[in-house]
Amino acid sequence: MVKHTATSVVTIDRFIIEQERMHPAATGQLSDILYDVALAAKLITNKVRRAGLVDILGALDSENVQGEIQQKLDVFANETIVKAMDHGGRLCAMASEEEPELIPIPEQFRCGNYVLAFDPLDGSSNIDVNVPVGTIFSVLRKITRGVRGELEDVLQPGRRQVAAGYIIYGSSTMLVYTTGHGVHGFTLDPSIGEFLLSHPDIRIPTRGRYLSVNDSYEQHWDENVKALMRRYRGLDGQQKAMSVRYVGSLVADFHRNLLGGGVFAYPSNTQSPNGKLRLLYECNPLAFVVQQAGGSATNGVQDIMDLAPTELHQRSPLYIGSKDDIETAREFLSRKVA
Ligand code: P6P
Repeated sequence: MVKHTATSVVTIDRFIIEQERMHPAATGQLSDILYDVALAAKLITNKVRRAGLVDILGALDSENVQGEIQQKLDVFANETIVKAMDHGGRLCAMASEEEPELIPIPEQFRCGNYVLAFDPLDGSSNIDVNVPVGTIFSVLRKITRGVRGELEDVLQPGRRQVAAGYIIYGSSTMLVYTTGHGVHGFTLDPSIGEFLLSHPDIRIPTRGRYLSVNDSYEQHWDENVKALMRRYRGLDGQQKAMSVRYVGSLVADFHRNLLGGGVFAYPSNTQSPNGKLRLLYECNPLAFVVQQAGGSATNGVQDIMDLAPTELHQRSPLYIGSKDDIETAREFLSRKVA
């Protein structure tokens, strides 16, 4: 593989082609999916960047399948991804946080060998206050025999992902993804409309600086979770206190911890025993990215990517980030609850 530095001018298209050439058997379908994701990201960022100026801010009077009030940008992002991806002949189905059921490929289009699961605009409740939001995506290979995709094609463990990543609409727009050969970050240069390689081969520090958790739920955590958070905060004298950084936007918190090291935690609690985050299109893709960057992700008991999904929108507790910090989480959370 060609080794690039952050100063070489490498577009994402060139990078994808170079990665594809490493696999003689590659059909190019996965590459085409990544091109389409990059296109969708440019279309969404164009709206997000001007959200305050066009009639795209604010909420609709509709709810998504999660019972969350849909933001206009949520719906726009969802429609943009579906329209960018449904006719290319690479996918046999899609699954979105915004849609209750599997999204079939329209009859008039050819089906391909992959499935895309995505959260079109995570953290969208932050849009109106200009806090970074993100798109998260996961690509799986079709496993059923028919032409068209079925639910079984999506309900696969995260270990079977062939690609995953996210776009963060922050101070700049970045696309970060993996196909199982490291994690690579591309920054959108709006003056030419190109994603350029800016963060080749991202590695997460083995022990981190940051702790991202919403401790307003502390009263609802079990004793092991409480003890773990005391450890992370240095209150039991066993380690240096981690700096708490919680944006309330998963992609923003995850991205900062990926680059600077740390842990994002959304524990189970008595109000939501499975936590809040969704396994298929939030936990699994970010777990693949962090694992490829040298980190890890657990639900407290198992590695996130070993969980066998049973429902499209199922949730999972999530502890994700620096390897040693996640090992600490596993140690605390496997104890018998006091
Ligand atoms: P809480 C945003 O709604 C989101 O899904 C993630 O982006 C974010 O990490 C989490 O929820 C925040 O949840 O319960 O802390 O407000």
